[in-house]
Order: sequence, then C-alpha cells, then structure tokens
Amino acid sequence: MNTAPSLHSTKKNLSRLTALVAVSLLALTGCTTTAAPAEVAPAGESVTIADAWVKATDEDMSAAFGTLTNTSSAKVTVVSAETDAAGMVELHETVENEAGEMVMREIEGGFSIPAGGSLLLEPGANHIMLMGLTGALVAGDEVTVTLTFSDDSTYEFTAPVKDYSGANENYEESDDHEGMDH
Ligand SMILES: [Cu+2]
Repeated sequence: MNTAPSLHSTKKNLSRLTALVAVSLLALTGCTTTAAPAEVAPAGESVTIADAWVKATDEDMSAAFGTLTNTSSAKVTVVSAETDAAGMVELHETVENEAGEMVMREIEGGFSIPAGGSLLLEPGANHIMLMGLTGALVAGDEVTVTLTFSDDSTYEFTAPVKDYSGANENYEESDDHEGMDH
C-alpha cells in the first residue's frame, strides 16, 4: 500500500492548523490588515493589445501585429491564435540563420509576456502569422483574432487591415514557408 496520501493529508492538516494559529494571533493583536489573497486572474482578462493591425495582401499569407500588454502580476503565455481570415495561424519569431539571413519560424513555447510587461509584435520580429488566407485582405477591412493562453483562457481583438510595403522580403525569401506543408 502507498502511504503517501496519508502523509500528504497530515501535512495539509498541519498547515491548516498553522494558518488557524496565525489568524488567532492576528485577532489577538487587533491587527486589522486584511492581506488580499494573491489570486491571479485568467490571462485572457489581463492582456490587452494596442495599435493592432494586419498587413494588407492579395496573396496567401499575412501577419497581425501590435503591442500586447499584461496587467497581471504573473507572466502569461500566448500558446495559439486563430482567425476566420486564415486557415492556419502560427506564432512566429524572426531569427538570423547560419547564413546570416533573417528568417521567421514558429516560436517555441509561444509568446511570453512578463508580469506588468509588454510584448511588441512588429514586422521583422515577433508576429502572428496568418497562412492560407480565406480571401484578399484590403486596407480598411477588419480581422478578428482570438488568442489562447497557457491557462486555456482566451482574448479576442479586432485589428484593421493596413497597407504596409516593408517586410515583404522576409516573407517571400523565408525557406521556412516554402518548405512548409500546408
Ligand atoms: Cu511568419
């Protein structure tokens, strides 16, 4: 028989007892400080995006950009994204390969946003890659993107489509995408 569970519950009872004693001591000293429990809100309720936009294109791929800000006291991680505008969405980073070229690839572990910090998604750096576009993206259109976090919570935002002439080279010359199996 495994004795671990009983050991565990003994520990639990002990810590509950300790907590009770601590509470009693507080009552005795008349301390009125109520320490709020450090409850962490779902990531989806702690994150906002500013200056979101999607690159206009009549080709197969585009990307979404903006500044993600995490207002909570814990790190949050975006693990996936989806939109009706694309058949496949990936979280990409841009790195220098061995040949010294900047190429983009799926980021391992998703986008981490530090507690109280921000993450910039911009051309030539981290971005939300939209592949298999369901139609042309014309400036003035709006694209709704849903982010999913590591705690399974979600955050939905709507981004305007904008004309942008930069970063084309990165997309077209990326071996990552040419070799990608859609
Ligand atoms: Cu990409």
